[in-house]
Amino acid sequence: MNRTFVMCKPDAVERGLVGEIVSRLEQKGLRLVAAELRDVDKGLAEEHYAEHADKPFFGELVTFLTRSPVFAMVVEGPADNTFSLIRMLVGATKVDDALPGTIRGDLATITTENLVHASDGHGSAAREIALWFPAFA
Ligand code: 3AN
Repeated sequence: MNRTFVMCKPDAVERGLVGEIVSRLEQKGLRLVAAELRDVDKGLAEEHYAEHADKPFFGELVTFLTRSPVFAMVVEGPADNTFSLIRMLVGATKVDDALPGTIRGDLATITTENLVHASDGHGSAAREIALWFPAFA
């Protein structure tokens, strides 16, 4: 699948970093297929983070995602590796591991406020596009 799901999380929107993040995706050669600034309700946040439902930080994730609008996107690349190209641009989950040059490495200081979500495989890309942008599933 050439398309994947990417989201500027509430911290990114609050900090005015949507343009910077979208710019990095576009400069890479990827393109937006769909995008929307969206208020997230508890149900959508819980579904989005369903794989973390049994983790101790699940409640915090849901509270975080619902605290202010997110900028949700479907992003397309020329080959079926779009999700992995974007994960490279985003950087490691833990901010201590996120290298300079990546979005998190350059712009984030706290793991729980790491600016961007990006699907981590073909399966999650399909699931998340269906959840957030059913018209594009
Ligand atoms: P990623 O966002 O890099 O795909 P996931 O899906 O493993 O990482 O984790 C989802 C989100 O959960 C992360 N962006 C991070 O904010 C948060 N998270 C992951 N691990 C922890 C942890 N040990 N403690 C608190 N929050 C965490």
